[in-house]
Amino acid sequence: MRVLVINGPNLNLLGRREPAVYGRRSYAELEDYINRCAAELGLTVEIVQSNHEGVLVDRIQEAADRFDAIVINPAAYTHTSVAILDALRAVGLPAVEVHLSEPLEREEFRRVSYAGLACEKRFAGHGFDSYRLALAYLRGRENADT
Ligand code: CA2
Repeated sequence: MRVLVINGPNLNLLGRREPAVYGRRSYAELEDYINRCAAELGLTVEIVQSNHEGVLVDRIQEAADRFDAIVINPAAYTHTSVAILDALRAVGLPAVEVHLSEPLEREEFRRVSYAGLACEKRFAGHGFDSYRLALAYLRGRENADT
C-alpha cells in the first residue's frame, strides 16, 4: 500500500517555536518518525510539506494514480480551505486527517475542519503518534479489505 503523507503550512518550523503546543522535535525528526512507522507497518510512504494551498491541491490531484491512500495534516488550511476539501473529494482516495495538537481543545476558529469532511478517520492530540495511528489505521483497513 502506497500512502502519501501531506503536511501543510508552517509545519516545517516544528521544534523552533511553540514547543508547548507542538513539541521540541524538528520537522526532519517528524519525517524520520513517519518513515520508521511506515517501514514497521510494511507501507510505502512519500511525505510532502508545503506552505502553499495550491501546491497542496496539486499534490492531492497527482496522488490519484500514484497512491492508495492519503494522510493529511492541512495545518491552518484545515480551518479555511474548501479547495483542499474539494481536491480530496475529487481524488476519492481513502484519507485520514491528523493533527499534532487537538484543535477542538484550542481556539474557537480551529473547531471547523473542511478537510475533515472528506476524511474517513481523524487522529489529533497525540503529537507525532497521530501519524503512526493514521498509518496503522490504513494498514488495518487494507487487511480488512483482503
Ligand atoms: O496540531 C496540528 O497539527 C495543527 O494542524 C497545526 C497547525 C494549526 O493551525 C492547526 O490548527 C493544528 C499549525 C502548524 C504550525 O506549526 C508550527 C510549528 C512550530 C512553530 C510554529 C508553528
